[in-house]
Amino acid sequence: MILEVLKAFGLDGSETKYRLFGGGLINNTWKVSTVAGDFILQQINTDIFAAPEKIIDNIVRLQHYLEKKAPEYLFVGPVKTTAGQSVLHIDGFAFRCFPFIQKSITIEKVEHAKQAYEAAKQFGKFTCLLNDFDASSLSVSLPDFHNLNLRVSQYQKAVELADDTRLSLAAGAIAELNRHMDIADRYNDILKADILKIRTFHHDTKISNVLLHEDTGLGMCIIDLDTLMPGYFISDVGDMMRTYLSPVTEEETDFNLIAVRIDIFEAIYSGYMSEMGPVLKPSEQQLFIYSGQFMIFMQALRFLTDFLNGDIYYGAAYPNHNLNRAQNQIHLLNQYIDSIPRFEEIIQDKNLRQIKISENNDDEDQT
Ligand code: GN1
Ligand code: MG
Repeated sequence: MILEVLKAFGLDGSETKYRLFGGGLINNTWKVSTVAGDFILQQINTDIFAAPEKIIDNIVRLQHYLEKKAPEYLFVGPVKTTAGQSVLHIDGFAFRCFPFIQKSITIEKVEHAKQAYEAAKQFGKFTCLLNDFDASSLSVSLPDFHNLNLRVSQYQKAVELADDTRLSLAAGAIAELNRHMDIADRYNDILKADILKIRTFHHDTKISNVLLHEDTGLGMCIIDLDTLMPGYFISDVGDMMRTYLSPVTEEETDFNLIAVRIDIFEAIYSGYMSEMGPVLKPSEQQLFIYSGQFMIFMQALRFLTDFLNGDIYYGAAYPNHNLNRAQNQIHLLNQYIDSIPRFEEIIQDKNLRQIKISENNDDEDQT
């Protein structure tokens, strides 16, 4: 089938090569090399993204907006089939294609603070450039994707319906998650107080969704644009906390290796705020640290829910895979919460330094 797909996108030359690419859980991705350049081809999981055309429409609308607003900004729009379609449907599968950005690399894990800084800056820059764009006019590819109340109720339902074997295997994780329900209470307080502004966010800010320059390591652009949707900044910042802070990923089963790297926290804060600082309201900035609790807790709920439901969403490469992922996230959450006093010190320190710099600048202006 893949040859048929390549042909439809006009990429079926005799020298075309393709290989599986990246480690996403939902879509299949290939890198395609042709004489005309390199491309990224994706098979979209239509069980999850039921309306791929709507996603592409969002991407194209944002592409046009950004071309006008910031012509120098790199935003990767789709490549069309020779028949002019942005999404190709073959045998019940949907495919789409993007140009591969030359000189770009992706990494699977954050090795050092500069990478976290660059990625956070890219995600911040994206939302900042779209500050005047009407986010509510976008199609919502996954309704309630980061609605924590929905994730809690899905989890509670899964606990109710799970079979006895899975329920007893998950007993420890269930007790831990129930202990952390204050995170959901705080979410409701935040919604009630109407603190968060709706803007356009990426909603899947893992490091492999940022292209870095092969030579300089500088951020080039963001990719994997399925979940560009209206939302809250705690989604994007929280997912960076969730996926950058620890030296090991959500797949790690030796939980002793999970740790919170303070220099990476500092880099996420500096990188994101270098773009979003002027845009985020002070009351939103107060939630910078909470964002990590919000997203790590939600991901733990989602993995455990899937384990209890029989691995129907994420799939499982081995028995208890999603239980391990959930336990991994619970370890991370506990370490994150222990690190909060240190995070607070860092933010306070940075803000004080910022105030001093602007005071000095004011003094210079007056002299
Ligand atoms: C999924 O497929 P991927 O890896 O881009 C999931 C994210 C989770 C992530 C956990 C649509 O993203 O929300 O954070 O797995 N995407 C969807 O690895 O559910
Ligand atoms: Mg994704």
